[in-house]
Amino acid sequence: RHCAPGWTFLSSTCFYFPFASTYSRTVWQEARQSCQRLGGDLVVLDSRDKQVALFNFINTFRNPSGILHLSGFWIGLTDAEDEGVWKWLDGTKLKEGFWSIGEPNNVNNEDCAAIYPTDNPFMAWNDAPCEFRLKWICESAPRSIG
Ligand code: 2F8
Ligand code: CA
Repeated sequence: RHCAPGWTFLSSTCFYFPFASTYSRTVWQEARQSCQRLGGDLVVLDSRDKQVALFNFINTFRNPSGILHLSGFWIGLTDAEDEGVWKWLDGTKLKEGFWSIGEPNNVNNEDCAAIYPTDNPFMAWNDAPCEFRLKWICESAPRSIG
């Protein structure tokens, strides 16, 4: 199983933290397009294992003061189609969520989900307005070679 150069193989998938995402934040749709241009999409965190792997991955980018990750990261989860019905970008409905306490609360029309790499609560998710500017994490399926 293999990932493209720059992508990291973890928990049976390939993660990528786009270079641009270390310096800029953007709206959900543009983050998604950035992942697609790289041959992937925003991450689909449909298992706890994947979530743990993502946490470890993000931590490898944490600088000594932790400054890089004060903001959240867009993930491939939205309820834009049907308010309150959260779906992953692969079309599947959310089963197990890792929402922060009180989330999702849809304050101010929040249809896109972001993850905050905190220890407690563990990798808390929040619904935020899709036009909010955040960092983002991409995922792509590994290819078998040989
Ligand atoms: O307190 C939770 C609340 O915090 C912020 O609003 C004040 C978040 N807004 C954005 O991220 C834009 C809410 O989504 C969140 O529920
Ligand atoms: Ca919210």
